[in-house]
Amino acid sequence: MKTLQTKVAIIGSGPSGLLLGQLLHKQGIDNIIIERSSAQHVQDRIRAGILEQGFVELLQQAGCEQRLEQEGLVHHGIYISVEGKKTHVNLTKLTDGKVVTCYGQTEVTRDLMQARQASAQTSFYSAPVNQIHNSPQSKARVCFEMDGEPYQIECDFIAGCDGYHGVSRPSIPQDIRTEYERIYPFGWLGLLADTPPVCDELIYCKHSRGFALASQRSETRSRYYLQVANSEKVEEWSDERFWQELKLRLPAEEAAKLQTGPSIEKSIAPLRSFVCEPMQHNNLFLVGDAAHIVPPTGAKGLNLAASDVAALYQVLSAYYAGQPRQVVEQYSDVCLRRVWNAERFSWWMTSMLHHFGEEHEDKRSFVEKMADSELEFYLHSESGMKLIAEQYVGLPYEQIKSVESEVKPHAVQVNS
Ligand code: FAS
Ligand code: PHB
Repeated sequence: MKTLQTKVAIIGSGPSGLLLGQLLHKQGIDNIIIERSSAQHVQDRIRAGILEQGFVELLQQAGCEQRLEQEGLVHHGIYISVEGKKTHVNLTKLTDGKVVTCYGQTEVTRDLMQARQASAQTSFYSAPVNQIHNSPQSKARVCFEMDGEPYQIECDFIAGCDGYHGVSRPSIPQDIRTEYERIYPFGWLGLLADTPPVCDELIYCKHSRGFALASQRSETRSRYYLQVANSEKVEEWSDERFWQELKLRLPAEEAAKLQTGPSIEKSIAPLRSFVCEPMQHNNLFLVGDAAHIVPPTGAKGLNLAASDVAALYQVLSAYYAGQPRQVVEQYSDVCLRRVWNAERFSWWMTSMLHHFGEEHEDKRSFVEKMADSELEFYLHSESGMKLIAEQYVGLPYEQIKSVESEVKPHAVQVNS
């Protein structure tokens, strides 16, 4: 078995792993990325589209902001449409100047991959990790296979950036882990098309036929979503059927000017809320989807991964700058305070905007009448809109606390 050494072994080459690797590299902290899929497969994934300002600042810190600054679309607000009646939430006005940027996760991944290749850091693709050794008494080890050959990496720390289906989280003993989960009774059917977006900002549509979202990737590429029952199959949705249903859920003005075209990509994503506590154990840190999942209604999934990376990058930089190992112990608590905020906001947006009745029943349940009333209240009050705006643009990242060195310099008695 071939053995390699590094300071930080990063499992997973999604946005979490790539962003962490780039930031650590900028700090001179050696790291190796091990990814089970091919680089092309990772790069081709189509997922999130909205970046919080904190994420943009991290990409600038990582030296990966060039294309984002040229091609990213800065948005100052969103629309929330209730049965076709639009309300504008002016994010910038309500948050004293904050914005969000529309820039696909596919592009973020491509920019980070190119930066990593340019910095000639070690990465292994098509190399599934099959074992993690993570005891307090010895060096951490990550074992993987590539081209049929076994490898192991000896390291100080392991960053589990391997997503919801990865190996990191299950490697934490069950009696130490607590997992919280909510599965929603519907999913999102997403469609990507090279058609001009129907609106200059995103429209979140609450409709008795079901939720819809009009988003975008550029001025010529649109991204749309429809709420569908979990029993639905993407094969049952022709482009024509998708466009027809979308028009029924969009406000009339946008439905009339919607430009349709052939789909580039069409898929159904299930919706769940999930959190694993704690997010660290011994020398392993869980990052991004490996630790938590949110329904995409609040545009938080990718952005939560970024705030985890920011916390981990800070504690590891402090440790390698000479602070006691204790400095890394705050990672999980720092991340979870922000994670639970985003979980609540994403659950709230999902509960307010989706139709929970079975098979689009006409009658509203009591719970749905409560959601109707709550959303109405928020959209007709400045403080309500401010609460939505503050959470949508993203709460501030928490700064980690420095830890004094254990060895106190001898107090020198100065005789006055
Ligand atoms: P990722 O899942 O992106 O990356 C994990 C990586 O680890 C993968 O490349 C995987 O191959 C690798 N891996 C797993 N096991 C491994 C092993 N044993 N060995 C080595 N490598 C391993 N978020 C939003 O904000 N808005 C959205 O609209 C949105 N839409 C989404 C749609 C879908 C279908 C999905 C699945 C997610 C969506 N998300 C969305 C959330 C998504 O963007 C995630 O938050 C983001 O990808 C998290 O990044 P990572 O934590 O890097 O995890
Ligand atoms: C997207 O463009 O993919 C997107 C935007 C906002 C969301 C979810 C997805 O809340």
